[in-house]
Amino acid sequence: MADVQTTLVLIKPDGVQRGLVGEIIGRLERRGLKIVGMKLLQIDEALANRHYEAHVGKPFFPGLVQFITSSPVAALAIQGKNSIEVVRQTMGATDPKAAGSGTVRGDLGLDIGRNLVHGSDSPEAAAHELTLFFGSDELVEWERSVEAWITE
Ligand code: IDP
Ligand code: MG
Repeated sequence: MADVQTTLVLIKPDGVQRGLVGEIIGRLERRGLKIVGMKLLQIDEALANRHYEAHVGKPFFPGLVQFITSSPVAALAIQGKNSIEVVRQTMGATDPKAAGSGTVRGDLGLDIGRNLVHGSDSPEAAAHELTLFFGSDELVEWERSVEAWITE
């Protein structure tokens, strides 16, 4: 299918510390998305700088790097029809106070600096970010037996 995409999701340190890994992965799975890569890791400063390259120089950047490197994150490669947009929609707006109810950030978050989850925002960003977190041998292509009940 032409519109099948793979995107990077990070469950940030607040999500891991708060015991919300299962809750957040469960929402992505229930949406119909498929996990093709998954790991727990501690992000170091070099990786944080590369991952958040687009935000270098912004006032919140030092705090963001401090936060994302402060404790482990769960990294997932998530595949599905239009997964980049669907993941972003499932996450909700960047600032939890503006995020709709029914979204991860709207239901589980309060503060923009503790917004639980990252999702790539474009095909270019997804391709780049996936290479930062996963080697090609760490992504698993597999057939899901319920596929025909999820996508037409
Ligand atoms: P996104 O995570 O929804 O894509 P971005 O604009 O890419 O949002 O910002 C990356 C991350 O930087 C956000 O998820 C949030 O953790 C943090 N951030 C963005 N804007 C602010 C801010 O104004 N104050 C504090 N942290 C911010
Ligand atoms: Mg972003």
